[in-house]
Parts: sequence; C-alpha cells; structure tokens
Amino acid sequence: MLVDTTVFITGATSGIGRSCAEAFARAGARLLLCGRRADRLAKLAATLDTEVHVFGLDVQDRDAVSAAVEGLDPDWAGIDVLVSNAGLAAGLAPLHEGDPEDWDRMIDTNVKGLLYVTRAVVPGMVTRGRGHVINIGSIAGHETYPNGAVYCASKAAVDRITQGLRLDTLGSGVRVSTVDPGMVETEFSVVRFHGDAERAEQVYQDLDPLTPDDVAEAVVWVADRPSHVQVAQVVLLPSDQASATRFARRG
Ligand code: NDP
Ligand code: 8X3
Repeated sequence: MLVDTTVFITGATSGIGRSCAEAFARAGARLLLCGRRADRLAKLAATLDTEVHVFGLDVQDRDAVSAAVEGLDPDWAGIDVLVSNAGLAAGLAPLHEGDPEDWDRMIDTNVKGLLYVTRAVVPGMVTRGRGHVINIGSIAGHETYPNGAVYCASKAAVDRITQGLRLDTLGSGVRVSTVDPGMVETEFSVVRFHGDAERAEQVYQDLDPLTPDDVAEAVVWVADRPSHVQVAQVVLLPSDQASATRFARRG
C-alpha cells in the first residue's frame, strides 16, 4: 500500500530517521528527506532504490520550513505521510543546574520545530482529504527521569500535540499517530553529551537497546495499515527496559 506514496521524513541524516528512509524505500515509497547535514542526505539518497528528493533544513527556522514546503515542485507537494522525527536531547543535568542554551535547543527543535513542520504540511493533507502524520515521541514523554526534565517535557509536549492534531483533524481523512521508543542506539547520546562518545557508549553498556531499524519497522507498520485504521500510539521498548528509569543490565 505504500508503493508510490510520498513520505516526508525530518531528521533523515542519522539514526531512526535514516532507518525510516531505508525501510520506506524498501516498501516502494518515494521520499522527501531533510536534515541540517545535507552532505549526508545526498550520500544516503544514492543508496536508496527509489525516487528521492533531499534538502538541507533546520526545523528550528520557521521561515525556512514554510519556504521549503511551499517551494516543493508540484510533483513532490502531495505529501501522503509525514514522519516528524527530527529531535535531540542536550545535556543531562538537574533542572536547577541546567544550561538554558540546551533547553532552547530541545524546545526549539522537538516542540517548535515539529509544530512548524506540522503547520506547513498538514493543510495540504486536509485539502486533499488524506494523509498520515507520524510523530516520533519517546518513553520520556510518558515519564520523567532524573536530570532529564526538559527533554521529557519536550516529548510530553509531542504527545499532547499529537492528541490535539488528531482531535483537530478528525473527519478530514488525516490520520495521526505517535511511535514512542525507549532506548535506541543512535547518535542520540553523543549529541546529548555534546560529542563525548565514551560517555555515550556507557548508556548502552550491558544491555540490548533497540536498533533504529526496529523503530523504522514499527513506523512503516503504522503507515501501512488500511485507511480506516488509525494507530494512535506505539510504545516500543527494548526487552531490557521496563520504564524510563528501569533497565536490566548484565554488568
Ligand atoms: P540521531 O541523533 O541519530 O538523529 C537525530 C536526527 O534529527 C538527525 O538526522 C538530525 O539531523 C535531526 N535533527 C536534529 N536537529 C535538527 C534540526 N534542528 N533540524 C533538522 N533536523 C534535525 O538520534 P535518533 O535517531 O535517536 O533521534 C531521532 C528521534 O527519536 C528524536 O526525536 C529523538 O528524540 C527520538 N527518540 C530517540 C530515542 C533514542 O533512544 N535514541 C528514544 C526515543 C525517541 P542533523 O543533525 O543533520 O540536522
Ligand atoms: C530518548 C530515550 O532514554 O532519553 O527518548 O528516554 S531516553
């Protein structure tokens, strides 16, 4: 059912977004891919056996987001599926000691960036009477963990925005879903720890985290349900994780 559908994935240069691009390409979809590191997108596109259009985009830049979507060639403008994946954690610190620059990056990307992309893409879906928005939330949107208040708040916001969009588009033919993973081994922790790869590696030590391909498989499954089926939410955890804070480590 995904053959020849147009799928727009934000944050496709790495991790879950990149795996989603590969999985949707295997399912026969045509892909619009963005992220800030445009060089990586060009390399990825060359490996995908489908029609791909890539463009550099910082989702924090509201004007750039609307210009990018409005400027799409008519052949690409009919977006069927939006995967709002671009996001990050920055820092892991008690709230009263946190760096406001980190807070700004998380809120500007995970919350405001997702809103800007939603605002740019969804009106076209409503006009066409069909479309599917799949937001990438997190277990962190369901529970707060120590030192992660702002990241968790940003993902709780994604959950509420998803619910709100589902209510506001009810009856329009647009479906709205979230896929909320637990721990996935990607560049996420390197980014969170500002490039400290050694510290990032410790996050995934002595347990089996999800892979970005595991999450992509769930996203494609959500997108591939018959049109009368709307998967509201998928919470996907590694078997070694029971909640945002409880892990089975075999150290
Ligand atoms: P990665 O760091 O591997 O990938 C993040 C992606 O987001 C990159 O492609 C990055 O591209 C893009 N991105 C970040 N900021 C921006 C921006 N301002 N504009 C455009 N693109 C941006 O991490 P993940 O794959 O793990 O993260 C993807 C999503 O999954 C995030 O929303 C994250 O919160 C969520 N998530 C991750 C989990 C995990 O354990 N890894 C668990 C639950 C949810 P570029 O830097 O090139 O712009
Ligand atoms: C990212 C995973 O471990 O920070 O959402 O909850 S975690």
